[in-house]
Amino acid sequence: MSKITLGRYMWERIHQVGVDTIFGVPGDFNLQFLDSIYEVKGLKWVGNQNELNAAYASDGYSRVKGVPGVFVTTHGVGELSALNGVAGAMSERVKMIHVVGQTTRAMQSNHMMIHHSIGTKPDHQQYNNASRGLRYAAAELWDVKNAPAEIDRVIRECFLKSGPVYIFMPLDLSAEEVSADLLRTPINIAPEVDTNAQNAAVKAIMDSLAVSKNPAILIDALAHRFDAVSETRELVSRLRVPFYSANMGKGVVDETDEMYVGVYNGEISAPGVAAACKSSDLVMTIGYLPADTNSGGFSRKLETQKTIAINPFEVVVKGELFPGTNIKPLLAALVFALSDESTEKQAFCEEYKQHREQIANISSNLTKPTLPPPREPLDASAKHLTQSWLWPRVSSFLRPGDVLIGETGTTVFGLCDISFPRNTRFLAQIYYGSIGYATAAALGAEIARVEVESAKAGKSNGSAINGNINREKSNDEKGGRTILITGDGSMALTIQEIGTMIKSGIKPLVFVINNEGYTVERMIWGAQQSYNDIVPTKYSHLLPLFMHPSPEKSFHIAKTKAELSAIFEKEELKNPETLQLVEIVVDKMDTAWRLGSQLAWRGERAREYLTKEGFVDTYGGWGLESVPSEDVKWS
Ligand SMILES: Cc1ncc(C[n+]2csc(CCOP(=O)(O)OP(=O)(O)O)c2C)c(N)n1
Ligand SMILES: [Mg+2]
Repeated sequence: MSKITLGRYMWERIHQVGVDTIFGVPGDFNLQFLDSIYEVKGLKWVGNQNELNAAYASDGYSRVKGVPGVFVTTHGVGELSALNGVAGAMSERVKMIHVVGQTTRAMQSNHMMIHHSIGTKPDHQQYNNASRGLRYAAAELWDVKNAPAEIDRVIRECFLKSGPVYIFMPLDLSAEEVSADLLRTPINIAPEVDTNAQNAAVKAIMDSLAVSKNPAILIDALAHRFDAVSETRELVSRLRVPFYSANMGKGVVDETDEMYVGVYNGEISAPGVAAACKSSDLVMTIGYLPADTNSGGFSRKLETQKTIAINPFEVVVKGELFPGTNIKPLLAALVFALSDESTEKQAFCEEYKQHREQIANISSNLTKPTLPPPREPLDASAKHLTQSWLWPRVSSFLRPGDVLIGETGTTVFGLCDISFPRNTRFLAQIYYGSIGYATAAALGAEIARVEVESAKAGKSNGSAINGNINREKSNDEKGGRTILITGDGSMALTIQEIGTMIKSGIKPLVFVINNEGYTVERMIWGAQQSYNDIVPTKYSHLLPLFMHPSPEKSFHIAKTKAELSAIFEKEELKNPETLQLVEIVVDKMDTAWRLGSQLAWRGERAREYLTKEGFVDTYGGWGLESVPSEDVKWS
């Protein structure tokens, strides 16, 4: 029976579930077991500039690859620095494994005053306690006998709960040995299905659909987080009724489909979209996450009696709860019920024959709601760069297979307003909203994108590192790029990760909007206050600072529409061979209209403030002409 160290066992298990890159920062309580990463064929290390960035990078990796993002920190100083990034993954249901190298068991038992601890009789578990509310499971390892099973358990939990889990690895324990035979049994990461619960929910959904007149579907983020994207797409195409995205659900379904209407963001939607969705007599939500920033400040009201909610672990049909379901298999079962092809589930299909006829009858009478023609921005004739011109232009720059990353601030409001080509993957922390996320997440996203593409092209263990990128593309993923669009204020928090990208040889496009500070905050309060200013930054120095191989050719700056149009046409941006940095200079009082509208919708005082301070009002009236005028109560 061959033996391996527990450290090696952990990395082998993590690699087995599809992880090819480990992020993190070394420290003297994880160094030894970092060595084992290099022993696992196909697994590689990408060191970050700090632990918060490592957590964000893991988050970006997970969202693109669908497997956990994994990073390593050291006792105390490292693990605490990552907490904000872990909390973001908890809030937005992103799979993440945080491996903490702890002090040895003897140091812990003897309460030794080992560096990074606190006090004269330190409790080394103090930091473990700090992350207790920010994880779904933890393997607090102490005994080599149950350690492999514990590691397996938390990896499974990470998939089932879709969120962060921890592995606390005392340094001495990582060197103890376990049987390599344990690796032969794969970890079961599939959810258990309660067939009775699922069948009851499917029946209730089918009954409701069959008696509806003009149903619609609203797709949201949790469909993506719980690995139900292909089932959601299948369902949408089978039902053939109008469908909508929430902000956070963008990228899950094909926006070029003839039945896709738009982003239904409550009253802060493009003209016609809210009215169209509200006219449906039944809205089926899939993976709904109704946070303020994902619902137009809670202005998307879904009436219980007109709603089917397909949530991760339950279904609610017109107020009736069906617990014990699981979104991925549930959607698959629903697709079966809607299909008349002969399958192994023929009896199940038979049962719904009549429902299917009724539903087909309903959908054959439905057409996509007609929306009013696009509005003309008041600043359309400006030569300088405006946000009203920028976002539609970004839309036409995108192509299928791109991974697009937006940041809390004006960018995310601009990006949620534009249409995406097929198979665009969209990443943003719209609910948790920790600025700096996007830049570091882009590192993990680009590494994951290349790994996914390489695997698809038949080259397993595709490596994005040190320029070894497999550039042979398959079908419509051909030429996908990672495109980060961030704000100057946000980027400042995690700007060092541009260095990691350059060192790794990856090739994202990085756009930074230079608008002299925190515009989104200026719009809320203190338009001219110095607390909304940031450190003036010369972005042309960034690439040389981090030893980019061709800094002059790879830095671009635009102040006018003509300049940015010319940049978009450059070969370096269409098919980047190295990281490209584009500085977009925009006036500090300019913004995406959706942000102005969202704030103006709060009431008369907010509208007066925005107008008095001189923010750009893209369409006049803050884009609220079609919106009821009563003030909104924000707590
Ligand atoms: C970690 C963290 N600190 C502070 C904030 C508050 N905050 C939200 S947006 C923002 C400013 C973003 O500025 P920038 O990236 O320049 O975007 P802009 O609105 O100017 O486009 C700040 C400070 C936050 N969300 N997260
Ligand atoms: Mg800014």
